[in-house]
Amino acid sequence: MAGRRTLTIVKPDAFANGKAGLIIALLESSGFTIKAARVMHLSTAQAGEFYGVHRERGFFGELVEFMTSGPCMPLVLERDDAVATLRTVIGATDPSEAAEGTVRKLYAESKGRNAIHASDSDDNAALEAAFFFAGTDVLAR
Ligand code: FUP
Repeated sequence: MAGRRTLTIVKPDAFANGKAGLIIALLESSGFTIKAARVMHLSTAQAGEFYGVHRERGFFGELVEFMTSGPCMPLVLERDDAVATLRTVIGATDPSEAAEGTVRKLYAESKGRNAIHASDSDDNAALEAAFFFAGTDVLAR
């Protein structure tokens, strides 16, 4: 059964553009409730570890530079079918390919500066939530 929790990150471009609150409002109006949240400024080591799967890709350096360029906001979100629903709500990686009404269509600047991250599986949601939050910092119910 698909899990009820996922991990999202409101990215530095959203904070720079004053859109973080609007993005969180859109997530809530899509049926998600917030179970944990923090605002933080990632170190180079943290950003590199989080996106380690992309280490060999040509865009990795730019991605780490962007993710460390300002504050970001990891959140644990809850609703039915959380991972798949949030992927639909955020839209395609490249905002020019994202569906109308999605977070990235509305608020992202480009494929690299694309406003929001969302876990792509239940397993990664659990790993990514543990990356940012101690178990005691995530609401149990
Ligand atoms: P997504 O799951 O939609 O965030 O996309 P990916 O996991 O494929 O990529 C992670 C991040 O790498 C993206 F959010 C932005 C960055 N990226 C690029 O900058 N260029 C690319 O061609 C692909 C990804």
